[in-house]
Amino acid sequence: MDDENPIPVKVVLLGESGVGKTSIISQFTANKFNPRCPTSVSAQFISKTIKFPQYNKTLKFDIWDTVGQEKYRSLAKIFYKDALIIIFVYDITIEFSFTAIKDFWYKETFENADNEPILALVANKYDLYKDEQISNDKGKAYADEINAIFQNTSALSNYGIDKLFENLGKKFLNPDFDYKNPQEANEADINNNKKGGKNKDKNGKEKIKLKDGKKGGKKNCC
Ligand SMILES: Nc1nc2c(ncn2[C@@H]2O[C@H](COP(=O)(O)OP(=O)(O)O)[C@@H](O)[C@H]2O)c(=O)[nH]1
Ligand SMILES: [Mg+2]
Repeated sequence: MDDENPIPVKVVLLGESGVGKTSIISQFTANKFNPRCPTSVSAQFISKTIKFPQYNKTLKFDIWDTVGQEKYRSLAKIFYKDALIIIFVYDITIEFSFTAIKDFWYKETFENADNEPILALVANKYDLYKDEQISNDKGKAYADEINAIFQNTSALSNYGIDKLFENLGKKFLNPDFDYKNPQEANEADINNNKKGGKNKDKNGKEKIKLKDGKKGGKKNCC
């Protein structure tokens, strides 16, 4: 396995303020949930490296958090322009947080993204399902419409977050990966990835200039 050379992948989480973006990042990278987590953290990225033995690859997810600018919808385009993975997050108990993705966040990134990022639509705060305002079916239907991986998550109970990144990693390494019908990578996938997968063009040249993956200074979510 190519552990020495993990592939850096820029990931950004977008969505309304308060939906749980920072909490998801905190659970994924540090296994921590702080119920009083302030919405503001430093605008750096934090990294987590995951092995995908079936593809003989290791990915280093460089996950960028906002510093609360999403409240004013004043995120610099540079923040998501070169993202390879974009995760749209809504709060299942707040209808507006879902419509805001349709009406604003998706359009904004669709118009400005340099690459064709892999998308996910995340229905967070699944632990509060009794108060849900957006049905699972509605979320899934929209995810299908924008060709995004759909995932229920709870940053509180750490539900669905590892699965989300696992599916995103598989899709990154194998564009044909179908998260609804997951199959182990076959020989063809692996050979395809030996040629370079998504990061290389058919001649094996780097397709996308990736940022250097220095570890962000942020240790916890808060
Ligand atoms: N019950 C519940 N609360 C959550 C969950 N995720 C985040 N929160 C809470 O929602 C609030 C906003 O979370 P935060 O991560 O700061 O949202 P952000 O503004 O999108 O980064 C905080 O009080 C979190 O503790 C979750 O899955 N379940
Ligand atoms: Mg935040």
